Amino acid sequence: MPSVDWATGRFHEGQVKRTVKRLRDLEGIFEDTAAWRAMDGDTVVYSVEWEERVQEGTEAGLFWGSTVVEPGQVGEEFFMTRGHFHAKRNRGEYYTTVQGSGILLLMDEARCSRVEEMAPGSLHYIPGFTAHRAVNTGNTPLIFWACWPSDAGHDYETIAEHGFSQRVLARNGLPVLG
Ligand code: PAN
Ligand code: ZN
Repeated sequence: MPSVDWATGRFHEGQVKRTVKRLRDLEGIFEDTAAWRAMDGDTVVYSVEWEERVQEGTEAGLFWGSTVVEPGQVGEEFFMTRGHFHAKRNRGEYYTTVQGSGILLLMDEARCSRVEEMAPGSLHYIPGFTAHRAVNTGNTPLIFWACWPSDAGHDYETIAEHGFSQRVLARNGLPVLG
């Protein structure tokens, strides 16, 4: 049987896919482009592991995966995921945090945004039509599990083009919305 290490957010076995996002992969995501350029592009910002028991695009299936967002900042902005709407807009998702502290930034299609605090045990239901981005506001890795429909797909282009309507910035080490 496939199994996971709950606390580290990693899989022991199974048909696992893995992606690593480094600073060089995240051009245009952070506000302070000069600070981004001055940093080592090799720096890992986050990694994702997930299991696909059915083929991507299959209707009514589910995927299960974890994300580890490293602690860090680009200028005043905390390390975070790119964030996306689901390509099939009405598809929802669950996130649950196992370690670290962060902010889940949520934004609907009218660009109205809201935030939920991520802390060990926090459970987040992300409804359809809602872009989502996880921001690590602490100084340890932010680790969370997620479950999403296998036909949700990911629309990164809308966020690459227009961004989120709010950013999470560090002021005196504390997160503020900007
Ligand atoms: C998550 C995310 C993961 C990485 O599994 O894909 O946290 O974030 P980005 O996909 O925005 O780079 C999820 O929301 N899946 O749908
Ligand atoms: Zn998603």
